[in-house]
Amino acid sequence: MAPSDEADEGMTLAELAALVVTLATLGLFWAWAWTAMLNRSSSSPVCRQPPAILGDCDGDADVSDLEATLCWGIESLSVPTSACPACDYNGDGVVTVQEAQWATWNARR
Ligand SMILES: [Ca+2]
Ligand SMILES: [Ca+2]
Repeated sequence: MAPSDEADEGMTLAELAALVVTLATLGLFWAWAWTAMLNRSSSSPVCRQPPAILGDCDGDADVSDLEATLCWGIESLSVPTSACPACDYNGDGVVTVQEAQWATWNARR
């Protein structure tokens, strides 16, 4: 009777350990899949067409080299965004590298 109890307990522990390993593996898989999905969705705007008027500070429907340079100045130097709100595509008050890059692309059209 005692040996069979020990055997049952041993089987239960083994099954529990296998269950834990399986759950941990599934958890790692889902974490990986979720991270891969988030990375894909966050990288998609890079391929998006830049907005046509981004960087057009004076509103003449054209982005000059000077205006693109101003966007880079807002992004990397301490030039205030109010100097050219057209550089701030999403209106969050910050000109990102992406937004300055778009302004440069628009200036090269
Ligand atoms: Ca302009
Ligand atoms: Ca912005």
